[in-house]
Amino acid sequence: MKAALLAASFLLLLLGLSPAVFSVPAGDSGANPELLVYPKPEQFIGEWYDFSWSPTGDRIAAVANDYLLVMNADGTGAHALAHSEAVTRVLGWRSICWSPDGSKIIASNDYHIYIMNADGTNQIRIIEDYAWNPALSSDGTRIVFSKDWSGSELWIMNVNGSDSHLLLSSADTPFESNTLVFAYQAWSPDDSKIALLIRDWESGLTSLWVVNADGTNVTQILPGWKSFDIDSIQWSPDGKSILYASFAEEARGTCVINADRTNRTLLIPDGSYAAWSPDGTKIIFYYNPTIFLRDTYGNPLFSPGDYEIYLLDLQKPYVFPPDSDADGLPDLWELNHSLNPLNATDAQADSDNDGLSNLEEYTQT
Ligand SMILES: [Ca+2]
Ligand SMILES: [Ca+2]
Ligand SMILES: [Ca+2]
Repeated sequence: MKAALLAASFLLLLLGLSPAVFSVPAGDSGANPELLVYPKPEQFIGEWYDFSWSPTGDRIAAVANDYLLVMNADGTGAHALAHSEAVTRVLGWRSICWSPDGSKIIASNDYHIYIMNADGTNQIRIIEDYAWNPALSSDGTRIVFSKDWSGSELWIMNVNGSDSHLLLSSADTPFESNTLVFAYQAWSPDDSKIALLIRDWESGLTSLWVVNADGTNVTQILPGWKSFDIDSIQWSPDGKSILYASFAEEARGTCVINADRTNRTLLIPDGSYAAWSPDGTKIIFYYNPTIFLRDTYGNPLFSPGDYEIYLLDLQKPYVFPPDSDADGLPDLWELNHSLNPLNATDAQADSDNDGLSNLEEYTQT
C-alpha cells in the first residue's frame, strides 16, 4: 500500500499538485490501534459505550448517547435502531446481545427487555416490569437478567419464555445482603458459567464474580471497587479471560483478568467500553484520555465529542497513545490542534508559520 501511496504522490507532483492534499485513508497507515469511526456521524457525537460485536463478525452494536445503534465492523454505516427516553444512562439501552446467527438483538431499556431484528424492525418487549441487563447464552437459548426495581435478583429463562426462575438473590450466601445490585452479566463461551458485576449501593463498591450456570459455586474474581469503577464485562471468545472497562484511578482503561483470577492486566490505557471480535483477534474500544469527573450518582461525566472509537489488532504490535496516521503526532494532540489524525503530511507542515513544524512543536512541548 505504501508503494501505491508513493506512486499516487508522484503522480500528483507530475500534475503540479502538492502531495500534502493527499489524505491517508483509515486502515492504511499500519498504526495500531487505529481510529475506526472518524469523523463520528453527527447524530452520535458524544458518549459511546457498551459495544457488542456480532457473532458473525460483520457488525458491531453500541450505545451512543441515548441511541442503540449498529454499524459495519469497518466503522462505516452507523445507524440508529432505537432511542431511549430513560432518565439515566444506567436505565437506558444496555447489555446488547446478538443471536448466534446475527439476525436479532436483545437489550434492555427503561426496566424492560426487548428483542428486535438486527435492522431495528419488529421491536418486542419479551420481559417486562423491572427486568434489565440481559445476557443471552452463547447458544442463544437462555437469558439471564437482573430483576426487581433495584436489581437485587438474578433470574434465568429460556428465550421461548419457559422455565423463568430465580437463579440468585442478594440475600443468598455468600452475599447475605439486601443492598446488592446485579449490574451486568456475561456468559462464558461454553455456557457453563456466568460472570456477574455486582454493585453494593450501601458500601458503594462494585465487584466481579463468576457463578456456574445452575447458580452454584459463586466465586469472587475482583474485590469491591468504588461504585461504577468497573462496567461492561465480556468473556473472551477462548473462555480464558474477562474484559471490563475500569474507571478506577489505579488502573484506568480497558482491562482483562483471567477467569481463574490470575494476571489482571491494563490492556488499553485510557480505554473504556470495549468488545472482542468473535475470533478474539481484535478489540473495539472507546478511548477516553481525560481525567473525568463524576456526577452526584457516581457516574462518569463525559464531555461530548472528545473521545473516539478505535480498533486494536491483538496480533500486531501496538502502542499508546494512538497515532492513527503514524506521523509521530498522537491523535488527541492532532484533534486538539485542528490537525487531521488520518493525514500524515500535516506533521511536517507549519500551521502557525512560526518556523517550527507541527511535529517539532509536539516534541518540544
Ligand atoms: Ca498522528
Ligand atoms: Ca496527522
Ligand atoms: Ca509551527
